[in-house]
Amino acid sequence: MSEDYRSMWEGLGLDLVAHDALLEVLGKGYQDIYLAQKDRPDGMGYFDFVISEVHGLRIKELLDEKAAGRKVIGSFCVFVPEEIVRAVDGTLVGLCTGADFAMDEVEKLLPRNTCSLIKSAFGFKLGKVCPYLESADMIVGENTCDGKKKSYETLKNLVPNLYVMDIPQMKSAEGRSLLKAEYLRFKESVEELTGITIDAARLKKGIEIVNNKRRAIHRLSSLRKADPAPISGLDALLANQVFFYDDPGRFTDSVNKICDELEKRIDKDEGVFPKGTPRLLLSGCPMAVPNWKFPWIIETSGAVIVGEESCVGERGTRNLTDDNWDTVEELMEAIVDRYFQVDCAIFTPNPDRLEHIVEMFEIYKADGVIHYGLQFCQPYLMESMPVEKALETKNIPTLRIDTDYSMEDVGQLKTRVEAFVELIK
Ligand code: BJ8
Repeated sequence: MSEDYRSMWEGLGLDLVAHDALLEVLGKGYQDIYLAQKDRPDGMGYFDFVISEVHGLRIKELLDEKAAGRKVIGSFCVFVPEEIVRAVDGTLVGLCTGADFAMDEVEKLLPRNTCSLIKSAFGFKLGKVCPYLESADMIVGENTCDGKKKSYETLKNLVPNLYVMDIPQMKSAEGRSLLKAEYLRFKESVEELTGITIDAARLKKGIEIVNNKRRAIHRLSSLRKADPAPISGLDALLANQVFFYDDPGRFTDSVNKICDELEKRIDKDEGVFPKGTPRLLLSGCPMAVPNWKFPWIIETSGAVIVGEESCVGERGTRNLTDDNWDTVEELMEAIVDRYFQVDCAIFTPNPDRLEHIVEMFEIYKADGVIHYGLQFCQPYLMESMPVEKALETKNIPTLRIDTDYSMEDVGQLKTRVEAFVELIK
């Protein structure tokens, strides 16, 4: 990285020694997992570049936007409506993190039995290694699971610009009203932050930008129905991860370019794994950069991942926001409708998620489902048992995994995945 970046990181208050260590781990993980793959689409070169510059050029772009008067808003959840942020010319960045960092410090503030995702966000803050957190003008926490909800009470002391959004827990009329009230409050807050009043044209534009990103991802997902699979699950996951960081227009173009390439591969019956390779659907907790451990285990154990029922995946991107409306009120209703369909396990009951898993299993012609739960994630671990039972009654082979970000259980997980792959062959 150039010296320019070092002064930029210093200016953001990062701990340069710790940050160097983090970048080394990120680079090594990427090298060993991503660059070791064979027959990757050429278009993935763009995503390799994005990862190599995730703390460099992309941060510089965000700081340039800030210098031009635009705002950066960070979020930990797909319930934060990006459309509203785009409507004020702002940028929404995902702050969920996929690596353990400064755990000794974290465990002075959070119980040991907190999920890796929450601990990781705290670790990146306490370790002063996340330029996204440090450059955000507003950080949005949301009352989803108990772990996140309660941890924000502590995070507030570390991050003074934390805004907390309430999220319903039931898909009832009252639940929808709560979501609507919270989205209206969020809209007012970003208007206040930016000094921009959102009119219908701005909101439509915001919706269009985000829908276009989603459409590109839908196209990519659809191409994964082919056998042989034209792209690995690891690479498709990376595109879903970069969805949360990149400039939206550039991201949309880059994903569409890969899709053009994949269509040619499919025409020629070419793939990244041989035809007939066992196909798996991954379902459960989101995987943030650089949490590539489990998909890597699967794809080095004789199977290919053909879909992610996850917030970094189809749960997060599947529905578009209807922009066929003329007023801010109508467009806000459309935004509420779109997000109220997200079937996160924090909802009770949550039958839509099971239906979606079965639908994805069929659409992507999967041979089995692996339910991925992070240790201590009560919503997804609780839901994994009825999900497994329900899938088995439909004769869908299912494997339930719970793990964390450490590498200690890799051998054991690999043995279990290999046995599962043998079973479904
Ligand atoms: S909409 S999945 S992004 S809350 S893994 S922190 S649930 S204990 S991330 Fe999520 Fe929004 Fe739901 Fe999606 Fe809690 Fe579980 Fe940890 Fe989790």
